[in-house]
This record gives sequence, C-alpha cells and structure tokens, in this order.
Amino acid sequence: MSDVASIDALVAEAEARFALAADAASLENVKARYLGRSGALTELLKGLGRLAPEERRETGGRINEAKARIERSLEEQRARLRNEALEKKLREEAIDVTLPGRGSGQGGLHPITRVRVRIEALFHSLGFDVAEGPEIESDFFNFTALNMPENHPARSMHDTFYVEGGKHLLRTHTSPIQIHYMRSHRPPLRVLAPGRVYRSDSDATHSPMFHQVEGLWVDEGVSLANLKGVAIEFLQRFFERTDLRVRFRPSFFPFTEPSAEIDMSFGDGWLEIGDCGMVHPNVLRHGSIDPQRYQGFAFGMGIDRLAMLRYGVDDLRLFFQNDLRFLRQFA
Ligand code: 2U9
Repeated sequence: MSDVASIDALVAEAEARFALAADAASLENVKARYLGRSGALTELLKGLGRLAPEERRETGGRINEAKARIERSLEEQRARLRNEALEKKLREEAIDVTLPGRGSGQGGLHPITRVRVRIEALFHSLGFDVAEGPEIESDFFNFTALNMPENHPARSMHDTFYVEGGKHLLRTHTSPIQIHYMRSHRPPLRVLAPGRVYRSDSDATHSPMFHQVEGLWVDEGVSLANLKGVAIEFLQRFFERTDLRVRFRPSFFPFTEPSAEIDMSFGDGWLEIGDCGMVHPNVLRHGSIDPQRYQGFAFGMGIDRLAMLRYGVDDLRLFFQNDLRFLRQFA
C-alpha cells in the first residue's frame, strides 16, 4: 500500500479531486480525506511502524514528500477558487462607464416662490423686515389676539382645520406672525409676513392650503395716507405699470378699523387685489403696544392670486399639481 506507485496514485487522486471542487467549502471537505486526522496520509504514516527501520525512513520520506505535494495542490486550488469568486463578482458588478448619463435637471423656483421672493424684495426696499411663524398656531394667536374672541361670528368665516381638540389649529391667515413680532419688537416697526395658510375650502379659485402675505407698519402718527402710499407704490412696482390706479373700498375686518378692500385698475374695470386697514386698538394691545401712543396700518394679499395675475394662470390648482410641463414654463 505504501509503495511508490500507490503513493503517486494517491497524490494524483487528491490533485484531481481538488481540481473538481466548485467552491471553497467542498474543497475543504475533500482536503479532510487526504490531510485530515483520519485522512489517507495519516493512515499511511500509521503503517510506518510495521516496516523495518531502513524501509521506514525511505517510505516516511516519500510520504512527507507526497504530503507536501498535496498541500501545494490544495493551496493552488484555493487560489483558483478565490480568483474565480473575484472574477464572478467583478463580472456581476460591472458598471459600463461609457453609458451616457441620465442627466441632472437644473431645477428652478416654483412660481409661487418666485412671486413671494419678488414681493419680499419690493417691501424690503421700502424698509420692511420679513418675518415667519409656525403653521400650527394657538387659538389665541390666530383669533383672540386679532380681536376675534371666542364665539365671534368672524371666526366662522375662516373654515378652520382644528387639531387636537380645538386648542390649536392650522393658521387661517399669517396675521399671528405680526402678533408675535409686535411682542418681540419695539415700534417703530415695519414687517412683512408671508406664508402658507389653511382653510377647509376647495375649488378652481380656493385651495385648502394657500399663500398670504401681510404687512404691518406701526409708529407714532402712521395714517391712512401712509397706507395708500405704500399700497400704490407696491402695486405699481409689482405689476411694472406706473399708470396703474388703486381704489380703496370701505369694508370690515375685526382686526382693523377703519377697513378697506384694495382694487386696482385692470383693463376697463377694477380688480380686487387685497385688504387693509388701520390696526384696531385691541390688536395693538394684544401685541403689547400702547394704542394711545402708536398707530399702525396693516394689509393682506393672496400670493397665489398675485401669481395668477402676473403669469396669466386661470386655475389656482395648477400651482399645486406638480406637473412639470406647467412648472417648467417658469424656470
Ligand atoms: C395684525 C393686524 C392687522 C392684516 C390684514 C387682511 C386685511 C385680509 C386677506 C387678503 C386676501 C386674506 O389672502 S386673503 O384671503 N387679508 O383680509 N389682512 S388687513 O391685518 C392685520 C394683520 C396683523 C397684527
């Protein structure tokens, strides 16, 4: 069993089997048959004891040589399997760097954003600060501070989304921003308050979420004349028409007294574009401002409506459908 021919045959058999192994696990399994504790070589070495000393040394040498050849073959086959695995991984994860890219669009500002930024810039040039506030407001800041106490009928004209039992709500106008601003700034103050507002209302000209911009100017001796001056200046600049005429129609809002609606000339007629008035003394008081010493005017406009007029869009909903064919026209 331990003659030259059978040892060579054993080595050849091991080499052949190693070469057939398809993966590392089966190669290590095959290895055990030859090099393991009860493998073929170990069995051969055990048999040495039965041989004469002279023969034992020679056969022992051949067995060790065979062991070295088998180990070398094992190492080669391990390397082969490592290479095959790597080649496979490289093939599967190949990236064709010559393919044309998908392209990355430039992007652009939403038309509502463009109009808001334009309004902010115009008022900034008239000395107005721009302020923001939370979209979830307390009942107090959205209504009570604006001279609409509990059960005031004007509250029901705002189709309000209430959250968590009625103490908080999605703001129905941006006016609470100015209440916060008055409480944290001393007059004289000029502030613009743009932002998203919410009312449960939906058709071609009403969206449950829309955008308002309001302005507030508080100082000693501020009058309706200042209000008219600012409104006319803004509208003429916004629509880039120095011949634009502006008309004030008496109206009513709980937070202003007197109050007016602002119309601008449009073709042969008039178009309502905003609302305004002198800030009600109760509202100044809620803003920690002494109405005996200070007066103020306030105004409000719909940003979406200004955008529809500026861009000639006839359906408000187009602004909120995120159809790129529509949006790309403004980029
Ligand atoms: C404070 C005091 C007064 C802001 C004003 C309006 C009139 C108004 C509408 C315009 C069209 C809402 O977007 S719209 O639907 N705006 O009716 N807002 S005066 O008055 C204020 C604001 C804040 C502290």
